[in-house]
Amino acid sequence: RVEKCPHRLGYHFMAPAFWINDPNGFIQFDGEYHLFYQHHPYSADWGPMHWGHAKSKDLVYWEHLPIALAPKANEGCFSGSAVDDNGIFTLIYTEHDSNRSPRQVQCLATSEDGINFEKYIKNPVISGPPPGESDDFRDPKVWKYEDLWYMVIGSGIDGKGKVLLYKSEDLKNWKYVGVVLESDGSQGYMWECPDLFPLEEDKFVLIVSPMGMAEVGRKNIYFIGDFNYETGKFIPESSGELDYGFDFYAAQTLLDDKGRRIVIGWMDMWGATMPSKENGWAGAMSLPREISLHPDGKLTFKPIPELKKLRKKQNQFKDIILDNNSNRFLEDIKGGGLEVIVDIDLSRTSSTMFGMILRASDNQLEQTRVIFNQKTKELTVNRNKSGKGDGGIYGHTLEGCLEKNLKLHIFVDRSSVEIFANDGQVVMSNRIYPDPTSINLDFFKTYGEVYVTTLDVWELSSVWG
Ligand code: DQQ
Repeated sequence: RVEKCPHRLGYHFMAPAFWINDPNGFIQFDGEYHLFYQHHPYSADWGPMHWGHAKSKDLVYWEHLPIALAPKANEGCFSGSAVDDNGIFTLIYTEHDSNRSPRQVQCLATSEDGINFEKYIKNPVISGPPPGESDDFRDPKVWKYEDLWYMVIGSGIDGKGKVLLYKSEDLKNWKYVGVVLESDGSQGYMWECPDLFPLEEDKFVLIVSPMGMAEVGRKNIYFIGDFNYETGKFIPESSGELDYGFDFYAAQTLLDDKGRRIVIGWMDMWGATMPSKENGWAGAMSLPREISLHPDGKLTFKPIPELKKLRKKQNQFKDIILDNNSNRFLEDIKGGGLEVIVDIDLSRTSSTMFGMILRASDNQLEQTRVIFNQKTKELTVNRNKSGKGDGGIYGHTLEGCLEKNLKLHIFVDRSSVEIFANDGQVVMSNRIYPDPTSINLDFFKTYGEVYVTTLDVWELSSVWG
């Protein structure tokens, strides 16, 4: 299988075959996690959208289930969410039909067995955008607060993305409340895939996926602030990006029975080359990440502890000084799927530029570099020698996230690299497409020394056999 599909991931969620994009209907229902996803089950390219479906007990091992929603002619079942309506498993999605005006309306589907879903006979439940708003009107995220259902919908007009709010007593009759928040002009012209939820005490988080915010690809941003159910207004106090890599979009969250707010994103990007299409598939989900509020007023995103189940052999090193040519201790650690946790004492590190080399070929001509610049405090990922795919250098500052140490938690899978810096204060996800034989791990540095306090490396098992 690996020879046939060299980039098929080992421990990330993927469809059995063909194209996937956004996570949808992410929910814990009757104690099991369910993940639906935008899916084109007839080719490795985007096409009329279906909802694929899978469930899991731990968000690590998944069981594929039959396709939950299929479109009629000209239509697509676009992104949306799931709720537990007093025991009735309910999906709320956007029906898209470009031959109709309005082209995007909101619909329901329900299931008695959690596998087969039936579209509501009186669909749509919201038959078009409110007066004065555009026909970009999609991606409903629904939740219950006290006795009412609330829905946020992605929209945008006059160059500004916005989020619209509706409320309902029964999920079928919806009343428009108003605009929750709109772009300040620099945050994109259309806000896709909104998600709004409380986090710790009295703070709320609003997540959106803006179109037109990045020169290349798109971004996935969050706001932290206050939300008022009466007025429907969100007042942002701070903001940031969920992920500073190239491949992360359309994130959606769930709240589980442990009280955790967990987010998962599409670990790809519109416009990317996606060389795996040659092997009949494209698209994967990021690792699930737990969201918390950091004392500095930003969010942190940490890989969920269940992922430790994947760990096989552990290699541990302590108090290593990297001076010249001293990296041979990593010679025997190889693998297409690795987890690395490295802690570097910056007060004892004189080198100004250093980092890790991932998925390197024996001659290192192919490699992905994770680079920390001690002067500028930038952390970057360089994909220019990462194999097939688009290349590019993506990064973000760790200014404000560092005390004495630089801590990197890295997950390498066959065609992905996810980096959680300093306890998830900055996260970067990138797809890479190295040759399957490029499996070396190494450090690099410019002049001076690097003081590695601890380094742990695990080989990780594949959940897909
Ligand atoms: N993908 C869906 C839309 C959504 C977009 C269509 C975001 O519902 O706005 O596949 O990636």
